[in-house]
Amino acid sequence: MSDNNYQPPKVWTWNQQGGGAFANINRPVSGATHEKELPVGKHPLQLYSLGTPNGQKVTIMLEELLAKGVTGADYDAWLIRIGEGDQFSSGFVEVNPNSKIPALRDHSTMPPTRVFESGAILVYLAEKYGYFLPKDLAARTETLNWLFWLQGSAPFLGGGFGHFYSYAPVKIEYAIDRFTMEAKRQLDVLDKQLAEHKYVAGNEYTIADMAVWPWYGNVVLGNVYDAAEFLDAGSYKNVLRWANEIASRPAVKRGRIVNRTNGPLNEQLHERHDASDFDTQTEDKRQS
Ligand SMILES: N[C@@H](CCC(=O)N[C@@H](CS)C(=O)NCC(=O)O)C(=O)O
Repeated sequence: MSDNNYQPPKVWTWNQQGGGAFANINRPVSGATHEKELPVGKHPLQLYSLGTPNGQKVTIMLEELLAKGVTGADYDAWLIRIGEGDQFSSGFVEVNPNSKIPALRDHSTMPPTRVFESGAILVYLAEKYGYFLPKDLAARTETLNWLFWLQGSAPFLGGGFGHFYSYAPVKIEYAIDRFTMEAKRQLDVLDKQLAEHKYVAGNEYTIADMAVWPWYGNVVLGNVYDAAEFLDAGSYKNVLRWANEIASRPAVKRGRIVNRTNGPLNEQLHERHDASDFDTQTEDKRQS
């Protein structure tokens, strides 16, 4: 743990007793820690995830596709409990060598296609099924601009602001100031964009909204980090208007609870294998 007198040594060494919220899963090396195959269900799309903002992006997209009547997008969503190290199983590392949720395998192709990185999964699904990524080059480019913006910006919000404001074992003013400044700057970027446009990338609802909402939407709605007041979320009126509008979409209401293991019990559907699972969402269907 750091204190004001800390001087970095010549060569960093791993202090396994380092403390902090993620000390038990953080390691300075990659790869599997144990042999275990991933389960495979009945649908072509097999999702291995957790209902964090990065996980929600994909389950929202899948629910939006199903709402459009794209039956081929039906999916099994398996729970990966990152706090217990499920992302380090040999099976998970085969699908994502980076050991982070979400990860997807599409068994409708031969051989099956692995897709990792939530932004890549959104693009893959949009291109495969032909929805939520405009075909017109300019509109498509603007959608990808915002998708890449989100993928580059969210680590400052989550790994920076959220970590030091909510999770770090000590409150470090320098770190909280630095990342609050950046989080607020990002919210201002979004607020200005949403003052001019109904959705993040323009007049159409796209994968950019599905990527941005779980992060910045959840923050201004007070759903993550309990930081809405601290960040003065009410001042980002356009972000709030958009966040509420996206939150009211039925597919978003479903997608945001899939693989979720925190929050109210009626907002936790630990695994999803069928549309009817939303009727029994408090049951933990985790396979041992
Ligand atoms: N850039 C990645 C980030 C994914 C990510 O950070 N996932 C986190 C949960 S939100 C995770 O799996 N953490 C587990 C770990 O770090 O061991 C993406 O967009 O898919």
